[in-house]
Amino acid sequence: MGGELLDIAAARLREASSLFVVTGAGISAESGIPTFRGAGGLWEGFSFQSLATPEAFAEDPGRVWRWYRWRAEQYGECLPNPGHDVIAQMEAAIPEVLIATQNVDGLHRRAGNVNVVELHGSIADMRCVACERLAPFPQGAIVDDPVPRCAHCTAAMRPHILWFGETYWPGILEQAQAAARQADVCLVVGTSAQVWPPVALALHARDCGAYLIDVNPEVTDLSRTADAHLIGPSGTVLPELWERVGR
Ligand code: BJW
Ligand code: ZN
Repeated sequence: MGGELLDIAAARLREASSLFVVTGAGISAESGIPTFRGAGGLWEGFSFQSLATPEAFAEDPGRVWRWYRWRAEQYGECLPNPGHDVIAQMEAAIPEVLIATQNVDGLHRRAGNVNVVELHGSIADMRCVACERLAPFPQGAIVDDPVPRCAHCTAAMRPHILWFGETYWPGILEQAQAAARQADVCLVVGTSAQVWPPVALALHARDCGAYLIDVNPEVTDLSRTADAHLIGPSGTVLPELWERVGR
């Protein structure tokens, strides 16, 4: 990682009064949560693209539920890592901060962030397919039918997660766009930048004048257009960056 670029990025963060953060699966990699794209992306021979869709749920809700229960079990054992901790410290130090996360693991809140928008939902919740009421995600081993039923109307429940082809919940993108518009710095961490509109939010921030920092060990379409691509794992890069900011 170039020390000079790190210093420039740190200087922008030191002066920032408004910060917009976009995170993806990479920030939780060092907490032990596998990323989507890349090695290890298969589950029982299915790719995540064939499980995270409304069509997959309609075809075999039990299979989709078993995948999410398996993931929820994994997530339950994971803790925030130094990358999450730095983002919590940023929220405490900078007047206006919003975290728009694509992750459903809840680790930003567990690290202490409050201003979090969960763009793709949360693995802590499930939702009725008919009446749309939310309920806590089931805990423990699956007994009998893996598909939980709604306590109000007995219809099937589904994970409260945004699948491919689904429209973002009302207000979610608007809230993120407003933060993007007024940001002095946009910090993107650990996303392959393949899913729209999260990428569009970061580009919108930059178009509105924000300095765009991307933290990722790999090159992505977004890192190529960023003002600063800080190359490396976020659990190392973010603490180094924040130390140089000294806020
Ligand atoms: C590290 C690291 C370390 C490793 N430190 N980094 C325009 C153009 C083309 C297509 C579309 C378009 N607009 C819409 C679409 C369709 C589609 C889409 O984007 N498709 C593309 C794949 C082509 N989008 C949608 O369907 C979305 N809906 C929508 O757009 O509605 C229309 C609409 C929009 C606006 C208004 C009104 C209507 C919905 C998308 C929902 C995505 N859901 C998923 C699955 C569910 C979540 C779950 O089960 O958990 O969400 S897909 C999956 O990808 C998941 C993630 O949140 C999402 C993003 O992945 P992410 O986070 O980037 O992870 P990876 O694995 O891809 O990358 C990890 C990165 O970390 C890598 O770069 C590593 O290098 C890095 N890394 N270790 C830092 N230690
Ligand atoms: Zn219901």
